[in-house]
Amino acid sequence: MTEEIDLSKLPPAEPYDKARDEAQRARLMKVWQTPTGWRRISAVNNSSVGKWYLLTSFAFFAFAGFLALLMRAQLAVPNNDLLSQSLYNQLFTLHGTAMMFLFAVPIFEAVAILILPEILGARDLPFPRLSAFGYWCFLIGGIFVCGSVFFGVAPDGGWFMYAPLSSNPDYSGLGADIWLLGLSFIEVSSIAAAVELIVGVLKSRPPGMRLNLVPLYCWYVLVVAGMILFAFPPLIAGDLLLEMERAFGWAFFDPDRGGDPLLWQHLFWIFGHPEVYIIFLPSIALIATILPTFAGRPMVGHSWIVLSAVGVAFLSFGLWVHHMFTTGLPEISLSFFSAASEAVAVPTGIQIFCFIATMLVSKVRRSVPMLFAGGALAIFVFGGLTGVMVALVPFDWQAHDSYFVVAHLHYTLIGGMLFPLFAGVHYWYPFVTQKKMSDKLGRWSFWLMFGGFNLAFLPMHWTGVMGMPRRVWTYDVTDGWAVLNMVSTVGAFIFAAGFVVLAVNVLWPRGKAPLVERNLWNAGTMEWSAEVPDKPWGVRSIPYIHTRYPLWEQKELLGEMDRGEWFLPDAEEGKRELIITDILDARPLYVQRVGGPSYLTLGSAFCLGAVFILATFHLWTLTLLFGAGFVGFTLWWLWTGTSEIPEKPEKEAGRGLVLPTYAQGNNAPGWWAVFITMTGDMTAFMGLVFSYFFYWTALPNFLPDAAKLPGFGWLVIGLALLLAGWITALLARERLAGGGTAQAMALLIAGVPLAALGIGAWCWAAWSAGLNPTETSFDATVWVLILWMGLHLLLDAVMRLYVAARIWRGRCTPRYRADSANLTLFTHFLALTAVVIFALLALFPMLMGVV
Ligand code: HEM
Ligand SMILES: [Cu+2]
Repeated sequence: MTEEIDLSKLPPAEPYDKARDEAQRARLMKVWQTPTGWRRISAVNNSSVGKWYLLTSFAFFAFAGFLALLMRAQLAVPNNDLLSQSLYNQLFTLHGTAMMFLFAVPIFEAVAILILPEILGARDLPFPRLSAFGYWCFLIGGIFVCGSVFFGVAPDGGWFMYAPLSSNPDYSGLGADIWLLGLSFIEVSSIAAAVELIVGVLKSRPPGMRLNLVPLYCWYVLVVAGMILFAFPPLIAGDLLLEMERAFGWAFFDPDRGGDPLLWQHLFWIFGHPEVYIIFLPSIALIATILPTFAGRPMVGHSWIVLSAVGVAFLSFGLWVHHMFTTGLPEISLSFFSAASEAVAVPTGIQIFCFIATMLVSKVRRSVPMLFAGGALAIFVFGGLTGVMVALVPFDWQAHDSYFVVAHLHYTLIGGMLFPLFAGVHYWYPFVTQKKMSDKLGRWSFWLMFGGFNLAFLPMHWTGVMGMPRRVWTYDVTDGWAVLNMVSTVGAFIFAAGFVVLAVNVLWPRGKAPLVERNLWNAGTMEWSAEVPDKPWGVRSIPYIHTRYPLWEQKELLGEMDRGEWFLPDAEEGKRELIITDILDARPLYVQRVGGPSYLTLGSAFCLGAVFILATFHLWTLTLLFGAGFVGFTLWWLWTGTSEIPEKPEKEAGRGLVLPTYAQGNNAPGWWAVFITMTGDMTAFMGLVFSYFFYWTALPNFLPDAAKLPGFGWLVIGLALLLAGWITALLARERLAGGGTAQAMALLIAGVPLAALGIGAWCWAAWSAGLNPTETSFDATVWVLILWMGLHLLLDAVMRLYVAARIWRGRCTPRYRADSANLTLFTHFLALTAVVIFALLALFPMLMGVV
């Protein structure tokens, strides 16, 4: 029905009526108001959550930076004993870990949650409560990981936690467990945010914003969130293996038992290299948004930039081996990965050249954000050049694990992410606070940081080439590195001073300062359409967008929006409402209702955090208890906040546009969220499959004799039962759609015992063949695959009972059956997982002629 609507030919808006406008505004205000006082912690709207996220990430940055200063103080003079060796190890590990996991990635999500909906001209993201949940997970996990240093038990195995140092509890204490479990927990929150952002860009665009009109910033968000979805899960798989080895002695990384420590390096760097681009692309995105504003014209090469960003994302997944050039891999793979590593310079270069071209064809206005952007470019290009050097295998053999690498990585990270981010802070500060920062302090902080940074890190190239290894806590006068190290330390403190100036500039109370004018930079993107003073609803009415820079190219837009002439200008039913559009052309599809303030997400995050923390200390009973609490809170949240049956099937959204108020199947954002989450889940699973084949290629005797394989017959029976369980879900969906609610419930519930019997048959297959996960890597791999299946079936059981209960209580009906569609989608992925595991355990050995 919506297909025929031509948005450019809608009937004209009704004449302006002041009383109506005020009444609508009052109703919107009531619905979107942020709770005040301590109730604020129940807020879920993107502007509150985004702000907390931002401040928390910067707090972790300051913490990690403080650790860096301690290290630099220790290294200032030879034979210093300010820090002990063991503390130094903890400091560099925690510094690297916090910078990468608690700052660089979360800050992307923080900024995106804060500004993405506004750049899209949307009211909020499609799952506000999910953002809040992700934030609380991040806060709890971050405090847990960082807090460990105050008890002297911080992780100390380096930010990449190499096995076998980390897999053997004799060498690495509680710190490694804190790292593994704490970070897995934080990764959950990163993935939650990524799902939210992907669905946001795909489905919450304003009507009319076709793909080729999507602002550059949003493209980058889409690409980066997609990368998170494919990069983090392999690390979660690795964390699982490593923790199973540490806690229960499973044989994954121990060569004596057929394990291989290199497997960890692969799983880590499959994550770790894309991570570098996950960090750096969002900052490029900030520059791509800021630059056109100060150039006063659209970005040159818009489509080229989008293509290059996508290209970098793809390439970056093929580069991980360049971190392993020195591990004795076959030469042919070294050359391949070396070439691929150089190739990534091409799409990166295209983006930078487009920026430079934009500056050349326009007169760039000077401003503090542009100062930071320029500094970023200079530092980053330098860091890129040393990157091209270390991507050459022979050079890397010299520079590996020396201070040259420390210099290189800080040039790329600080030039590539930190300076652009600070440009963004200065640029969007007036958007967030409606006050202006001091330009003078801004310039001071820039020059202090720029100078301090180069003073600190430029000399490290020489200390590295002169032979100073990274991660040493001290050195001797005779090494001849003393002067350069002193210079580095002085530089680091100057940098820190610059950051303090910046922090003062940001945090300075500006209560009495005048508000800024609307769109003070004269930008073209939608976030600057916000009224001054700001309102909690995002946009007064959701506009029709048909240009790339609407505030420049749609002259009447602001007035039309303010007068409520566009979509959803009112909140008659007292619900928070968004418009969901289709992926390609942004045709309006339906009106989605989202949940308001809630403590449920907080409770859910708290319980999940407790699960991870208690598991670190092996307090299993409490772990289970909080696990149940987590499930309880989450179900309650879903029960009260999702797929609510509307009071009427359609509503008038303004300008004669009539939209449905409920969606199911692949029209609904919830369906997409399940789809995307499960894609990430399958990626983690592929990490396990990768491990299986890695062992098979690396170890000649990986597959045991036929007698020690899990029993074929039992594997077949198990698979048959699991697939039968899947079919019950499909039938339940059919029956429900046909009106058979009782049968649908029965079928859903019947799937639970089928799954239990199926996984039971698989356990028996492995058990009766005498497979013991602590004995060989093969046994451990079989068991971890079965464990993976089992955990998913547990989730499946909970969801089946949940949907059955929804049907029973009339919250999921033959007409409104989104829950059933989402569950079915989930079971498709489960069936696929079961088939792949079956192929690995039963068919592959047969193919290899073992049976
Ligand atoms: C702000 C000024 C900074 C200073 C003064 C600084 C200083 C240092 C120092 C002294 C080390 C230890 C070198 C060693 O002993 O091997 C180090 C390591 C590291 N830094 Fe920074 N850093 C800064 C910012 C950052 C930022 C912004 C990031 C990332 C976003 C970062 C990521 C790392 C990583 C990943 C390591 C490696 C840790 C390891 O070896 O496990 N640093 N840094
Ligand atoms: Cu890399």
